[in-house]
Amino acid sequence: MSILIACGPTKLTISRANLKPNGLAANPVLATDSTTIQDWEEKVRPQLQEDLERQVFGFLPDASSTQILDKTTITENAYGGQASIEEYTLTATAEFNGTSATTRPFKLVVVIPNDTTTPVPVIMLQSFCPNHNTVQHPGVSKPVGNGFSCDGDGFMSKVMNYVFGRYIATPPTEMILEHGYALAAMYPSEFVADRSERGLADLLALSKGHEDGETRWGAIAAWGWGFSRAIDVLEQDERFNKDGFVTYGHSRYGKSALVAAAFDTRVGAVISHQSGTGGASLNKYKKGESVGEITKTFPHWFSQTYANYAGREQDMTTDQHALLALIAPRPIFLGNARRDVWSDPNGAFRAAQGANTAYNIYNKQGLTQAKLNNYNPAADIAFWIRPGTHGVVKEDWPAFLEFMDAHYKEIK
Ligand code: GTR
Repeated sequence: MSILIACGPTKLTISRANLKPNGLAANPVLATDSTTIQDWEEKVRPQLQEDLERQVFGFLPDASSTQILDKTTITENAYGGQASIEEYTLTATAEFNGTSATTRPFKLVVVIPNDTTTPVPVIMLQSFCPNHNTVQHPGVSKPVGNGFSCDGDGFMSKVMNYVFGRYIATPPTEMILEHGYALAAMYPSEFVADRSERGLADLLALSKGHEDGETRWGAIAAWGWGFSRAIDVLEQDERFNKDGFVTYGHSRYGKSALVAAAFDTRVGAVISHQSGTGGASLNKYKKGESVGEITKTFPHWFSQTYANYAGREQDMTTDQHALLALIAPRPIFLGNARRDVWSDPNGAFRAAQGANTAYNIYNKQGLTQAKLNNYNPAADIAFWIRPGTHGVVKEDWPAFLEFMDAHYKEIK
């Protein structure tokens, strides 16, 4: 494998993902074709969740709540009069072992079509760029403190767009609105910083009642929990389709988007793009980023137990296909790129194959493809692979929206 560039910790290589499943299949999840839906939901799902919490993500809170501190309408005339922009200021409370703690205030920015005669699905997006980069309107608040910035059209911003694609910082909101969907943006660093020391401090402060340091939640779990806190708010609003809370994220937020859906059945579908290690890709026999590499570079993302499995992943009694299985029967989009071997598309494909058992319990097929490149947007697990590398490029959003339309058009 030739490493051409190491851009941040993401490595771009000249090798390409094999288009046929290549490597060991995922171990079966704790279910068989004869498991009933009731057994699956009451016995198997809780066990799979606990295994993933214990071995990968750390434990999520025992109870949670969300407080709306403020809500403002920024404009009713955005995107050529098509949409309104609203901004919430929220805090969220996590309870572990009877002890609760509350986050700093954080924002949720909602872009909603003005014509909502029927409730609309909402694509909930997390990004490493602040909300005012995601939703480009001067009224959108900038993060307080020294948040990451994707501002301006300067050199660094051009490099970022060149390397990681035109939609890395800003999604095509007009296109999303034209398809009839709302967008809700969060900048998760506002409540758990994406920095090793500050992030760990935030996580510790929010999990005071959790005694076991090895299994304390990591940022991926906390960001996933953040999606649920947004649903707490949006589900009170009649303009949104109750089955249409769709979590979307790229890369690290592709991981949190999956966690949200696996732990909160209110999530209606997931668009997880290039989620890689600790996301959709299997830990065992993996290509690309290893458990050792990800936990060393990002010590705040996962539980310490996951880091301890580095080099002995075979000892894990769970794997990432369980994360996908927990989302059944809801639709999942898994985005990939041929040269993004760092995110291990082949491992994600084999994980999807392994999750099919769970879909079958609901009389659903799950993944319908035999190879990585036979994209079927209407499948329960739609696996998309394009040429190129790690990023959100021109072809990606049309593919995401094709998946959305295949699953939501008839009920909109
Ligand atoms: C990388 C990391 C990946 C992925 C990516 C991202 O550096 O190695 O696991 O999450 O960051 O979020 O862009």
